[in-house]
Amino acid sequence: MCGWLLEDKEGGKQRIEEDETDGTASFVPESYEKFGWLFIQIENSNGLSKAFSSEKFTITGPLASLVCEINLDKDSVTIGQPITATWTVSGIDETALVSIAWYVSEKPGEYGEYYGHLITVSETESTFVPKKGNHGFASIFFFDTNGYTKSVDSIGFYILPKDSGDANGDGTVDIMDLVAIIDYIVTDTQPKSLVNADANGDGDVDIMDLVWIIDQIVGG
Ligand SMILES: [Ca+2]
Ligand SMILES: [Ca+2]
Repeated sequence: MCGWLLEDKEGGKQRIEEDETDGTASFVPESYEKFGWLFIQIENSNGLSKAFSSEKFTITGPLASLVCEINLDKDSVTIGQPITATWTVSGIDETALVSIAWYVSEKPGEYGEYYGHLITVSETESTFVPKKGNHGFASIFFFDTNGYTKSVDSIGFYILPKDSGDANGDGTVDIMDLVAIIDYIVTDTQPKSLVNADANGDGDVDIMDLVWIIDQIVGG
């Protein structure tokens, strides 16, 4: 008896047995980025068996050497505002299909709702405007013409409510909100909205929220 042993990068193993009759065996891999071995197992009439295996071989695919790195123009975005992902790709075949996926969820770690579409290999940028949610991430997927899929890189971001930074709750984000947050940090005086005071949405009200608000005021 003989067969093939496959091992993926995470150590997952697969065993494919064959009914070998003429001293040869062949194998067509259905997925790639794996290692393989041919094994031969010989058993005598007493049930004793001995196994032999071949040298290790590597199964490569058209996307095997693909490298992609994705970045965002900001790490948090207010509902209704745009966030832009850019990426660099190397080792890609021009015939590959590429898809950008934006996910929006209420909690970190959840996939949530998917907003994605196919793009061309030469595209390196996508802009998304979240309409709800607390957390999001952007991910790039590649498909080759044989239907193999590879997700190469993804990056997460915070989604902030529309009134982020409006610590004193008067409807605008301005210097008075800085004063309210400084008051809170220094004297522990609660601002009208502690939720809005956590302007960057990271769960704490601190100097980074002052930086976020100054960025808003200066950047418009
Ligand atoms: Ca305000
Ligand atoms: Ca904060």
